[in-house]
Amino acid sequence: MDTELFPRERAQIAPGAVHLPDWLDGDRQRELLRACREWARPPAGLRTVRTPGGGVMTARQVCLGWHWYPYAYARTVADGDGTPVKPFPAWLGDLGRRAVSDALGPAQAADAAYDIALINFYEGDARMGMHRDADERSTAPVVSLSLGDACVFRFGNPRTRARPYTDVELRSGDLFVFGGASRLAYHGVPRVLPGTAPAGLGLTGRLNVTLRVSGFPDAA
Ligand SMILES: O=C(O)CCC(=O)C(=O)O
Repeated sequence: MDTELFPRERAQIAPGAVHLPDWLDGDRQRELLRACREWARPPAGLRTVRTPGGGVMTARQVCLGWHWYPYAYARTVADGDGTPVKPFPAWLGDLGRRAVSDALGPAQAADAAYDIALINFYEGDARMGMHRDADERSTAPVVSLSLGDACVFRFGNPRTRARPYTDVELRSGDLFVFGGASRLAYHGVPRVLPGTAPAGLGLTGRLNVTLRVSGFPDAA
């Protein structure tokens, strides 16, 4: 994949939305992949998500900290096996704050107490429609880490699913952070590019790890 003449550069895609290519090196990608494989195991493992309107998401998902299901959060896998959601590890919160600091500056990261991870697994022709991450109470930036196959990530605006949007290619190890004026921007994954994962990673398909701050009281 890395055959460009010039290295890919960090880019601001919209106000508060930054793409940092190759943020995770090969070792870090392998570590995160190992963790994803553990998180994906039952109980409270990888599941198919169904929407209230009868739709089925083609990317399968597992959550940490709080379990997201359309369109709320719970402490148990309310739309699956009913077991408690897996804990959100402290190291993942540290990784999230480091990501925000590198993307948006240390002031944005200082109070960001990440407590939710959504791990999406794309295989075959899985994709994700344009949507907003709007079920959290916190306005802290969303952190997105990609592993495996590259994808087209469509990043839009907070008003409409339609244009204007920008298509960004996210590759294994890339970081994308969106906060501030872009925190509630519509975004989605119209296409995964099969067979583009780094040879040494050992993953067929694409994993995306999205970190969010709930802003919920602990006992909620
Ligand atoms: O897979 C991605 O890059 C996007 C995931 C996403 O938009 C989400 O989990 O809300």
